[in-house]
Amino acid sequence: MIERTLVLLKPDAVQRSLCGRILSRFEDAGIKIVGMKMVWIDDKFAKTHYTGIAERHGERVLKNLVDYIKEAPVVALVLEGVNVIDVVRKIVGSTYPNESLPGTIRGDFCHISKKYANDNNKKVGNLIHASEDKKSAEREISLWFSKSELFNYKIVHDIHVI
Ligand code: IDP
Ligand code: MG
Repeated sequence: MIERTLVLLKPDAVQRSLCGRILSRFEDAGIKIVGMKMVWIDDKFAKTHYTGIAERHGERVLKNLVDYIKEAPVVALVLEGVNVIDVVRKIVGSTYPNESLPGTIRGDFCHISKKYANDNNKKVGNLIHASEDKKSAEREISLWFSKSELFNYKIVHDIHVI
């Protein structure tokens, strides 16, 4: 099924000048960019985006994460493809970079562990946010993008990959 997902290139991806290389990973897989913009979000927006994090990881992680996501602008993307929500999470790799496999974005470009981050009051700088499931993808896409910022068009992969 063709789906859409929200991806953020987090501040560390932007500040480490990795946007192009990260975008290439998705483009190489034949995934279509249907929305893209740079945004510097505020506290309120960050907390809305990260709804549910405090329940899952605790207040301390939420604060750490909100500070992280506001460090610099992020690049927000809506990506489209076949079962793209799960495919993008596979390309991105697991949450904690020390556990992310080589070949994934997180596995190739970062390596910090959850324990080191929390013991040293550091962020889990893992470069990317990607929606977890269909429900959160729909919520996050409508939070970040208006309808007029999303585009329907054909790419070569519509013929050769899909
Ligand atoms: P995900 O980004 O792989 O979906 P989530 O569990 O949704 O992972 O957590 C959101 C983000 O919160 C992570 O990407 C990471 O940056 C941050 N995070 C998760 N656990 C911790 C932690 O224990 N300490 C600090 N930051 C964390
Ligand atoms: Mg998540």
